[in-house]
Amino acid sequence: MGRGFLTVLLLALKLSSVFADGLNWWKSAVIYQIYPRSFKDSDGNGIGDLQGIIDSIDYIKDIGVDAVWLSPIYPTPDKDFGYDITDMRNIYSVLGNMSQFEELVKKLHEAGIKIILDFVPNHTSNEHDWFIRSTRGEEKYKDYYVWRDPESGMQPPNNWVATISKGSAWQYDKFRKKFYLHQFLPEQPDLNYENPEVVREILSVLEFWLNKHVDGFRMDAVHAICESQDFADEEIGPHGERYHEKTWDQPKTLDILAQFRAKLDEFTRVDNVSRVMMVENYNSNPYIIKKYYGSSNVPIAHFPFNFYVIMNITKDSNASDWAHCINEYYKALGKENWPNWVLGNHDQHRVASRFSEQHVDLLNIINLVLKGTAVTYFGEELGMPDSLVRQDQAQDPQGKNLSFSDFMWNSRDFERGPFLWNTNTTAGFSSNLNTWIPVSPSYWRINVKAQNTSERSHMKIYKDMIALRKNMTLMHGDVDAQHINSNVLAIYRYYYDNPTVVTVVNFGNFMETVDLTSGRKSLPKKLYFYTASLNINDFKDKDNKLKVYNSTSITLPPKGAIVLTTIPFK
Ligand SMILES: *[C@@H]1O[C@H](CO)[C@@H](O)[C@H](O)[C@H]1NC(C)=O
Ligand SMILES: *[C@@H]1O[C@H](CO)[C@@H](O)[C@H](O)[C@H]1NC(C)=O
Ligand SMILES: *[C@@H]1O[C@H](CO)[C@@H](O)[C@H](O)[C@H]1NC(C)=O
Ligand SMILES: *[C@@H]1O[C@H](CO)[C@@H](O)[C@H](O)[C@H]1NC(C)=O
Ligand SMILES: *[C@@H]1O[C@H](CO)[C@@H](O)[C@H](O)[C@H]1NC(C)=O
Ligand SMILES: *[C@@H]1O[C@H](CO)[C@@H](O)[C@H](O)[C@H]1NC(C)=O
Ligand SMILES: *[C@@H]1O[C@H](CO)[C@@H](O)[C@H](O)[C@H]1NC(C)=O
Ligand SMILES: *[C@@H]1O[C@H](CO)[C@@H](O)[C@H](O)[C@H]1NC(C)=O
Ligand SMILES: *[C@@H]1O[C@H](CO)[C@@H](O)[C@H](O)[C@H]1NC(C)=O
Ligand SMILES: CC(=O)N[C@H]1CO[C@H](CO)[C@@H](O)[C@@H]1O
Ligand SMILES: [Ca+2]
Ligand SMILES: [Ca+2]
Repeated sequence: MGRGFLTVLLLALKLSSVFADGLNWWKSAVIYQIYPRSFKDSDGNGIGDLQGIIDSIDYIKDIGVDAVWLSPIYPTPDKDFGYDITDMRNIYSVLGNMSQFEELVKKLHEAGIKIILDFVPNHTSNEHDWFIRSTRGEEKYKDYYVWRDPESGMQPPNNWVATISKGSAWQYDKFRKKFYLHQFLPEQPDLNYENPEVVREILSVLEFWLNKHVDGFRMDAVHAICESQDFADEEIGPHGERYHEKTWDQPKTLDILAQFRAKLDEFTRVDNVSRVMMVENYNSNPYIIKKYYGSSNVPIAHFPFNFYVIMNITKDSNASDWAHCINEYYKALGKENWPNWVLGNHDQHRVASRFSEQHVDLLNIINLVLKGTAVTYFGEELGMPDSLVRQDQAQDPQGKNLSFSDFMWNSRDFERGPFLWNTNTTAGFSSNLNTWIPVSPSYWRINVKAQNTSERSHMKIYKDMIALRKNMTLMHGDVDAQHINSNVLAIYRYYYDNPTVVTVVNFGNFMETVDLTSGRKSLPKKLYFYTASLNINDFKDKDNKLKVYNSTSITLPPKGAIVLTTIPFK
C-alpha cells in the first residue's frame, strides 16, 4: 500500500465525513439579526420597514451573511415592541403588508439568503382576539390562557412574579372573575400549553409561515413556555432571590418544543433544506442549555443561543476568562451538538458601547473564527455604538418609570437605534428628521459608506473573516483556545492536513510579545498574515508584500488581534 493510496483513502474518508456531517447551510452560516424598525425607513415616517429591508438586500449580500433573522413583524399594540402580538398570522401595518413580506422572501432567496422569523410562543397581547374571547369564557378559547380562581380575600393564586413588570405574575380580570398568568407584562397573558388546542393552534401558525417559504424560526423566551401544574409557591431566597423553579425550564416545555421541531422537519423532509429552529434561553448553566438540543431520537432546537460571551465576559475579562468561557461551552455541549456564538442582540448594549470601540475587531474576529454558527446583530459589522437616548425619549417599557441609573441599565432603546448608512441626515436611515429612536451621533465617522470607501475598516475585517469561514479548517476543524499569558489568547483551528489558522488576541493594556509554539508545539516557524484589527498596520514589508511572521515571536499592541495561517491564503 503506497502513500498515494493512503492519501486517497484518507481523502475519501474525509469527504464522506463531510457529507455525513451534512454541510448543512445553518451550520456554516452567519445569521444577521435585523431589528426591522431600525434598519431602513422607506416611507419617511421615521420607523424602519419591510420595504426598507427589500431596498437594502444588496448590502446584506455584500457583507456576505447567509441568513437574515427578523425581530417580530406581527401586528402589535407595541407594549413590548412586537413581543406582544395580536395576530400571529399577519404583518404589522407600520412595517408593511403581506405582499411586501412575500416579495422580501422572494428577493432574499434570489440573492441566496435565507430568512428566519422571530416567534413568540409564551404569550400573546391582551388585545389578541383569542384573549378577548377567553375573558368572555367562550368555549373554544376559555382554556387558551392560564386562568385560576382567586385565593381568599381576592389574593393571587400563588407568589409567582413577572419578569418585566416585577410585581405578581397574576392579573385579575373582572369579566372572567379569575386571575390570568403573565410571566412578562400584564398586557402579555401566557398561553396555556396544557391545552392541546393551543398546541395545535401554534403548530398551525408555524405551518402558515413555513408555507410562505421561511427557512426557520428564532423562538423567544422558551424557558417560560410551561408552568408546574401544582401551582405551588416558588421558593424565595434569603435576599428575595427567585429561582423560578415552578415557571422556568419545566420538562413539559421540552415536549412542546420537540413538537415545534417535528413540524419544521416535516417541511425539511420535502426538499432537504433544513428549516432551522433557534431558541432563546438565558441560563447560566451550559448543561441546562444543552437539554434544549434534545437527542437524535427526539431533536429539539438546532441550537439554543450561546449567551456566554454576553453573560460571562466583560470588557475587563482577561485571556484566561475567555479561554475558560470558550472551552467550557464546547465541553458542556459535547461533540454531538452544534455550537454557536453570539455577541449581542436587541436586549443588550451594543459591543462598541458594552465593551469599547477598541474591542470591535477583537470580538468580531473571535465570533467568526470559532467553530459553530455565528450570529451578528445588525451594526456589529461596523462597530456601531449605542444611540444616545434621553429618558424622556424612552420607548422601551422596560426602561420607563425608573431611576436614571436603572434606566441606563435596563432600557433597551440604546441598542435599538437606527442603522448608520452614510453621512446624510439621520445617517441615511430616513428622510424624516425625527426617527423613532435618535440616530447615534457617531454616524459622521462610523457608517457603511465610509467603511466601504476606506482601505481598511471594521466592515472589511468582518468581510475577510466571513470569507475565511468558507475554508475547510474553519467549517470542520477543532478548536484549541489557550491563554498564552493573562492578556493574550490564542485560538488554534486545525483539521487533518488542511492549513492551521491561528488567531492571537491581546486583551491587555500593554504591548505583548508571545511565542505561539508554546501553545502548540507542532506549529511551523513561519506563519502568514490573513487579517488583523485596525490598530495593526505593519503587516506589509518595504516592497508592499505581506510579511512572513515568526511564530515564536509575535508582537501585538494593546487590544490588537491578528489572524495567521500556516500557508499563505492571500
Ligand atoms: C462598496 O464599494 C464597492 C466598490 O465601489 C461596491 O461595488 C459595493 O457595492 C459597495 N458596497 C457597499 C455595501 O456599499
Ligand atoms: C402593500 O403596500 C404597498 C406599498 O404601500 C402597496 O403598494 C400594496 O398595494 C400593498 N398591498 C396590499 C395587498 O395591501
Ligand atoms: C432528499 O434526500 C434524500 C436522501 O438523501 C433523497 O432520497 C431525496 O431524493 C432528496 N430529496 C430531494 C427533494 O432532493
Ligand atoms: C458562566 O458562568 C457561570 C457562573 O456564573 C458558570 O456556571 C458557567 O459555567 C459559565 N459558562 C461558561 C461557558 O463558561
Ligand atoms: C409609568 O407611570 C405612569 C404614571 O405613573 C403610568 O401611567 C404608567 O402606566 C407607568 N408605566 C409603566 C410601564 O409602568
Ligand atoms: C442623501 O440625501 C439626499 C436628499 O434626501 C438624497 O437625494 C440622496 O440620495 C441621499 N444619499 C444617500 C447616499 O443616501
Ligand atoms: C482553504 O484555504 C487554503 C489556502 O488558501 C486552500 O488551499 C484551500 O483550498 C481552502 N479550502 C477551502 C475549502 O476553501
Ligand atoms: C483573570 O481574571 C480573573 C477574574 O476575572 C481572575 O480570577 C484570574 O486570576 C485572572 N487570570 C489571570 C491569569 O490573570
Ligand atoms: C524567531 O524569533 C526567535 C525569538 O525572537 C528568534 O530566536 C529566531 O531567530 C527567529 N527566527 C527567525 C527565522 O527569524
Ligand atoms: C417571553 C417571551 O416570549 N419572550 C419574550 C416574551 O417575554 C417578554 C415580554 O414580551 C419579551 O421581552 C421576551 O423577549
Ligand atoms: Ca417606515
Ligand atoms: Ca408560559
